Amino acid sequence: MILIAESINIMSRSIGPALRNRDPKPIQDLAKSQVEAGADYLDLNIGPARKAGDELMAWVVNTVQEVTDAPLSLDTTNPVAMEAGLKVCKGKALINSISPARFEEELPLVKKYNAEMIGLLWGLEGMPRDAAERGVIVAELMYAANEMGISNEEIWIDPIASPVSVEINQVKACVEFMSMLNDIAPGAKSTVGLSNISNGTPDHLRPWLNRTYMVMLMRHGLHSAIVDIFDSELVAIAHGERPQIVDLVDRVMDGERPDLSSLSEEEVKYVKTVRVLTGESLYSDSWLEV
Ligand code: THG
Repeated sequence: MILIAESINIMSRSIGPALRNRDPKPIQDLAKSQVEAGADYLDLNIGPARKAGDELMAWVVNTVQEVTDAPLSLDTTNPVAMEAGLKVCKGKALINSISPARFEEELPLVKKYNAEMIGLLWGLEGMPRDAAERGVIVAELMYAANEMGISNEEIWIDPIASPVSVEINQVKACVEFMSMLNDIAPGAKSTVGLSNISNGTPDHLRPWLNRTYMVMLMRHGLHSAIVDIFDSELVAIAHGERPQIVDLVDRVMDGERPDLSSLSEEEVKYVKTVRVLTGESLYSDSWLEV
């Protein structure tokens, strides 16, 4: 699986100020340590960047390229800033993220800069309510992109993960959607912002949700994920180094109810977390203890 490291983003308490002050050191250090931790791509997320977004995106791309050749995923809703980043990006860029509301400005950039794109399933009326609505948006997205000469293989579809503490039906819908994607858009790739799922959850518990959800989506062929690359267990799972955990999660998803007393403490946590993410158990901050 391809891992896109999430930590260079304007919302971060440490990196936000470095981006705003054009302070290269913290950003370059983080870029290097994310690559060392196993990042295949670095996401550079400058948010809406309404003021001087073009200058900021070009600066951060250049700043990161001074210390690593890792491929970059550029994330901003400002198309002018996006283009400024694409102009200076040396490798094949991944444009994160394109949605129907901004097709007209953004799709031409994919072609013009020979980039790939993450297609975000955010419809003109907002967040899709279920897997079927996601299917409709994918069909629209593929049609518009194909018309522009962008092939399915250059499109990474993101169903948009929601926090488990907010909307369990959306958590389930993304898994269901992932199982349909290959039929709707053959050849298209997929990705998901895994940390979204654990937003609002106590920090030390977030990895259980992120890892378990990744395994649940991997079962349906998840191609890549935007992740906290410093979670080394998550990276090990993504690299196929925890087959027994993957097998356990798969069995629980198939309805098996393993005898918890026969499992390790770690395995019990995965089992309990699958039950929360499938909606079988109710989420609370103490789900691992009950
Ligand atoms: N899909 C796509 N792109 C995305 C998302 C997605 N980009 C943004 C986001 N979702 C994925 N990236 C992050 C980055 C950080 C966090 C979550 C998702 C995060 N940060 C910590 C927090 O907010 O508590 C700590 C930040 C800090 O202060 O360092 O959780 O879904 N295509």
